This record gives sequence, C-alpha cells and structure tokens, in this order.
Amino acid sequence: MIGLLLLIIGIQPDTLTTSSHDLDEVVIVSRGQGGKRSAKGQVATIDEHLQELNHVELVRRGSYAWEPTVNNMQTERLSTTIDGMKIFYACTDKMDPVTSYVESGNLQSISLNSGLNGNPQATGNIGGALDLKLRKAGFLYDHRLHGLNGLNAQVGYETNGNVQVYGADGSHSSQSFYVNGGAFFRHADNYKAGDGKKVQFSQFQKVNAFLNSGFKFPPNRGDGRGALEATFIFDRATDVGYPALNMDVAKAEAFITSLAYKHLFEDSKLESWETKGYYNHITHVMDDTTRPDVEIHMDMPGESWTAGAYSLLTGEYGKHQTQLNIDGYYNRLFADMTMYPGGAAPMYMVTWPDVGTLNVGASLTDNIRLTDASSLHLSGKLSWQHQRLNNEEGYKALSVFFPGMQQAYHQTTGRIAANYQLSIVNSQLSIGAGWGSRAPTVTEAYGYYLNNTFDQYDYIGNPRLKNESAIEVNGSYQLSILNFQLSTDINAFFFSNYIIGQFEDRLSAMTVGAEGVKVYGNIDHATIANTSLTAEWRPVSGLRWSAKGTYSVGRDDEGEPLPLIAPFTYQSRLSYATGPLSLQAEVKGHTRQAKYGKKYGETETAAWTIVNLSANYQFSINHYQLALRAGVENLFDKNYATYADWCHIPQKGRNIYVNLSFEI
Ligand SMILES: [Cu+2]
Repeated sequence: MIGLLLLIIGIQPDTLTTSSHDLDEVVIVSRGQGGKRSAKGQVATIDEHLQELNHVELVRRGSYAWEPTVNNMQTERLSTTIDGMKIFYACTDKMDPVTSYVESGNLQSISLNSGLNGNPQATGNIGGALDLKLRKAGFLYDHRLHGLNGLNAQVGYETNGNVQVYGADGSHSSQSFYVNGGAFFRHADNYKAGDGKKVQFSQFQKVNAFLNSGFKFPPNRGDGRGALEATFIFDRATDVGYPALNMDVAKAEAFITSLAYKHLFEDSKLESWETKGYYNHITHVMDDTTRPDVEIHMDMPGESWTAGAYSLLTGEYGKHQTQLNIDGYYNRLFADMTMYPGGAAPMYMVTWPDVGTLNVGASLTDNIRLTDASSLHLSGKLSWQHQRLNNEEGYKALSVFFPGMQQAYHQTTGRIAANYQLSIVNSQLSIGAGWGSRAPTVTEAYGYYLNNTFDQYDYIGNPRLKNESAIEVNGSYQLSILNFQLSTDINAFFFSNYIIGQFEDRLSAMTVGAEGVKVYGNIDHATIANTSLTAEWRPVSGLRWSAKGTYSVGRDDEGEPLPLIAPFTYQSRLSYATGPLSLQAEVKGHTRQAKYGKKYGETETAAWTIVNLSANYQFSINHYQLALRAGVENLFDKNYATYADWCHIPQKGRNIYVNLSFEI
C-alpha cells in the first residue's frame, strides 16, 4: 500500500520504460499491483522471481545461488547491476552470481533488457542486461502535514527441505525525508528429490539487512530540487551446500553501499540528473571439510572489491527522450588455493592473480516518438578498460604458459542497437538490430587451473584472447483480438571470436579425477538463436489461460551444438480469480535435449513435465492487510533434472509451501 502512495523521488528516470516497454521486461518483487510476479509472492527467492522473465533460465548447482542465463548466455555475456551499480562475483567456480547477494526484501523489481540494448550502466551485455531495482520508500509527493509510516512482515514455510523464511521491514516517509530498512532470514535443510532420496549438501542459510534513506533539499526558485539518497545492504550466506560441485561454501558475504545526489529540474527540457558513488566488497570462502572421502583437502577463498560512480542525465525535448550516462569503476579480484596432500607439504596457487580492472564508459539512449503509432529506440555505449595483474606469483605462474605476456592489458569495447516499433490497429510489430563486443572475463583471460565439474576439466585463462563480438537481429509480433492475444518473438546472435574452453593435450590436470586441461580460446564464429510463441485467452472475467513454448539453437564454428542451450520448453497456466481469492494450475517441462554439446562435455538430459498448483487469498483484519499464499510444486513427485541442472542434480520432489505476509 505504501508503494502506491509514494513515488520514489518524484519522477524516476525509470519512467522511460513507458515509452520502451516492449524492450524492457520487468518482474515485480515487492508488493503493489500488476506486473509479472512469482506465485510465491514476496517470500520467493530472487531466483524464483527471475524464473518469471521471458528469455531467462537458471543454471542450478544446488538449491541456492542459481546462475541466470539470458537468451541462453551465461554470466560472461550478461550485465548484472544493482540500481546501476557494478558488482562482481568472487568465486572462481561461479558459486555466487551477484543476484545471490541481495534478497527479495531489498528489491522493488528486476528489469531485463534482452540482447545488446542494455541499460545505461551495462557493459559487455551481449546476451542481455539485468538491473535489480532497490525498494526505496521514497518521498511523499502530496502535501500531507504528517509523515507516513509502514510496517511489513512475512513468514514462510516449505515442507521439502524444511525451508523457513522470516522477513520484516519498516518505513517512514515525509515530503523531504524517507528511511526504510529491514532484515531477512532464510534457512533450508537438504531437500528430497522425486524418488524421496535426500540430496546431500543442498542446505543453506542466509541473513540480509538493508537500509535506504533520502533527504530532499529545500526548493531553489525555478531551479528544481536536489535530493541525497543513501543505500546500505549487508548479505551473508553460511553453510551453503553445492551438490553438483566438489566443495561447499562456509561463508559468502557482501557489503554493498552507495550515496547519490539527484537533481530534479522544473520547467526545463532536463528531467533529472543523478550522480552516484558506490562501493561493494564480497568475501567468498569455500569449504570441503564436511565432505566424506576428500582425497586432498583444499582452502579456496576469493574476494572482490568494486568502487565506482556514474552520472546519468535524463531529458525530454520534442519527440526525443534521451539519457546520457558516464560511468567508471575499479574492480579487484583475487582468489587463491591451498591444497593439503596428506603427509606432504601444502601446495599454494594463485587462481585469480589480483586483477585490477579500471573501466570507463559513456552511453547515450534516445527514444524517438516518430508518429502516434511508431517509435525508434537507439542506444550505444563505448567503454575503455585497463587491467593489471597485481600479484607477482600469479603473473609468473601464468607467464610459464604464455611467455612474453604482459602484466597490464587494455581493451576497448562498445555496443550499438536500434529498435523500431509500430502499432497497427490490434497488432504490434518490433524489429531491431545491434552490434556489440565484450572483453574476456578475468577467469577467461587469467584464471589458473580452475576445475570445472561440468566437463571435468581444469581450465587455464588466456591473456592473448581477442574481444568477442556479436551481431544481433530480433523481431517480435503481437496480435490481440477481443480476449485473445498471440505473440511471437525471435532473436539471433552471430558471434565472431566466440570465447570457449579448448583442449590442450600438452598440459596435465592438477585436480584429482580431472580428465585434462582446457585453455580458453577464440573460435572464429558461433550462432545462438531463440524463438518463442505465447498465447493468452481470457474467455470470461477472472478466468485466464496462457501457454508458452520456446526453442533455441546454438552452434559453434564446426556446426556442433554449444553446451547449455535449452531444448524445446513449454509452460501452460490456467488461473481463476474471484474477489480476494485466486487459484492457479501450471504444467511445465522440456523435451529431451537431443542437440546437447557433446563436444564440450555435456551429456543428454531426458524430457520431463511437472504440475504446480497455487492459491492466493487477500484479506484484512483490523485494517491490517494480509496475504496468504499456499501451493504445491511438483505435485506428482516426479524425479527429474532440467538441461540447466549442473551435472544433472535432481530438482526438488513434491514441495508444499505456505506463506503469510502482512502490512500495517
Ligand atoms: Cu566458490
């Protein structure tokens, strides 16, 4: 309710999405009306919220910290920002995608820009750009004399894995000041797969606390108003199991903070000018001490520090709505490994050689209203980065494989995208094209003997990699007739210098049980294409049926399938709402993954189908608003794994959940 009454610092630059709504897909995390949302409501994990987005799939290594993919591309080809802030994960094994360092309670929504049309702060986003929008109470926009207070709490339970969720937050808003903050706790034991068998090492625990506040300066005559905003998030996961990997996590901790000054103009073509400075620090500590039969015990910590700033100017003149952004960040990544072979001296290795990356960029976005029925969206960004290997030992170790390698490198990357939209009578058409490039990641360029359980190879980075680039073409069409809606969309990415691990027979593996060594390399070209078809029918008021099918292909330069490309996936939902009660039944699954990346160590995944049921009841007691949600996931207790389940770890068997949220 508070969310409806308040507006976040007057007019947000986010309102741009109204003129480019088809390019931007949003899932609502917080309370409020409308939009896509998870059947579990606010209590759902960030990963469950992300599942609601088109183009998004999740790679699972356990029941915590799933890795989002967009258009069948993983982290390396995506940009993930938190309110425009850059943040980089600290695990050499990708156990901690940055989406794992926030909680549902922190967020208002998650927005996705598919493909090369990124948000202003995005860099390296060939597949897409996710921006996690923080939930700020915001200033009161009307002329109330007294401030407004809100309290909100959630409690949830799930039978499979004994999952417990507790969250509470409070807010206070007035015309010139707001503050909101809260805490979140999640606990899960090992879950059971469809055959009733416990999946060992699938437990986790997480605590999260956040605080946002804003202060508005008194108005300057004719010059608008300025406001200061501060954000603080602390997130800590402990005892996290990864059944698909050889190790677990003792601690994954993030400290995220920012301070922004925003100026809102009056009677001007300029709308707002926001300048934000931020800092975040991630500590990631892996742990294999709870695992039985560990041949060589290992310590593998990783750390990531990022400090940055951006300045975003938004304006509107005539038919143009324009955003100009300048940003810069400095990130440091360090990871090392100590092996303790029984009876011998410990072995020490630097796996990420304290790489310092300085990146600066400038971007321009323009939404042009051509006519009442058509618009053109243009966006472009140019970035330059400098990287230095600050750890001598790591630099020397890698130099053995790459004689003459430098201790510092620099790259220039860019992206440009155009999209044309046309509405005619009851249909909407959109076509777009773009080009973009990305620099190799720290793992791809400088990683040292990083074991990958997906194909059982040890990976070594390659400092001589060229930038990867891609041309994207996309199109979508939507037709609405009476209460029936049909939409289709298609996109294709034509890569040059696609970066992927390649066999290196001359080196032998370091990890016990590894098949061999791969070194990252550029392959001349590769293609990824995705298409989807969605139908929606509302025969009578309250009743809604929808169905969606997606199909993707990925090919390397020899025509062989790329790994982790979704087979045909489908989902159908039937929902009924009457007054405060809504009910939903869902069927989802995918066909056998026939075209799997055999060349890249992927093995085939079988077809599966599951049924989920959910119910939502909204009511009030003494002016307190309550929402009760309950449901069954995997109703028939199927034992299955999706193509994106790392090493085919089984998904949850039947799971009954119930959660209650209330607000005052
Ligand atoms: Cu890790």
